[in-house]
Amino acid sequence: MSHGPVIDLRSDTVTRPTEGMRRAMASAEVGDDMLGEDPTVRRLEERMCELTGKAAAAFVPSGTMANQLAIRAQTEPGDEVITHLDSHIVHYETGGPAALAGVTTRLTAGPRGMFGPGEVHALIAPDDPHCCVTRLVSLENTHNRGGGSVWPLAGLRAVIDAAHSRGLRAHIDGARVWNASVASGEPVRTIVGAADSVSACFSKGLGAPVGSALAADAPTIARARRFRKMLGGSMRQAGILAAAALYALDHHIERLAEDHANARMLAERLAEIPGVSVDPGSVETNIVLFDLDPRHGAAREVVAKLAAVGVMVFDTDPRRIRAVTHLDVTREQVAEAASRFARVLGR
Ligand code: TLP
Repeated sequence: MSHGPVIDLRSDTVTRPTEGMRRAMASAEVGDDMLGEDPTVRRLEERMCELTGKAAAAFVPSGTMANQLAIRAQTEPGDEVITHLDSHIVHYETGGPAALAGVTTRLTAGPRGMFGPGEVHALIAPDDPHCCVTRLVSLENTHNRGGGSVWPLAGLRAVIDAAHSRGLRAHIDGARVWNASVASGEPVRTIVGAADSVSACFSKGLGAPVGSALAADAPTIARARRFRKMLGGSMRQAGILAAAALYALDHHIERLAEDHANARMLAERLAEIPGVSVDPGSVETNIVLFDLDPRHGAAREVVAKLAAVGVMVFDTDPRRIRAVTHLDVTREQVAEAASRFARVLGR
């Protein structure tokens, strides 16, 4: 079947660097970052300290590495981490907490990837030699499998305060903290202020080709730098990549509002299709999750049918599909994708 150009809504990770970003990369000043000599990486790390209000930051190859370093640096093998059962560190980081840090995860539920201070208190293991030491709480903001949901600031702080009141540390997986900031109007430093550590990605909504950062207090980052080296994540002339991230911080944050508006529009159009459930009001950022009733068949089959008409999306559960808006899809393309969804789903 002939269709227009392919519209790729699988993830905001699929973006390609813009011309301006490529120019910034090409002209980046570089040095050996493992020797602490890459001026552009240093500039990016300093910028991350300003943006997050943390004392230190490290540039790393991916969001996964940033999260895993946060866990490894703030725990000991045998410890336990409290997190939501839908969190990225549980679903999509290949068992990293167990394999790399030797920790177990104690999972909590709650709507849209969130939970409250009561869950934290309830899940902390007793001080008893039978039990592991509960050491860390990990939150995700925005929450990917929660549908790009944004933690209300008060709720986020209440969970972190609960953790601190019991001597635990708190990490925020802020892969999309930029989206949370734009959607809520709160500066990143306000959102992450109470947390001990935060990871943030440049390669998702911000459109850089590679890279994330971990920000925290200086001793935690010093420890994370050792594990970064251990895992092979210390890079050399990484300023080429840091330049793309700096460019993205300067040029691609405010425009995330367009992605959010496009996602909302897509959800509104999807909600009109019989047998599709999505609440457009719940779409706060750039991720749209929608559920199919049995008449449409399995999500995986629908994904294949959509691919045949040039719309790429992922199934995230047997009856659930995810579509993500980003820098490389225009409003017109998102509207066109919505029309193709309606065609495939029989309306
Ligand atoms: N998420 C990817 C996939 O891994 C699912 C995506 O397409 O959304 N934290 C969160 C909340 C994430 O969504 C992701 C990537 C990561 C961490 C990991 O980042 P990378 O892919 O850079 O390791």
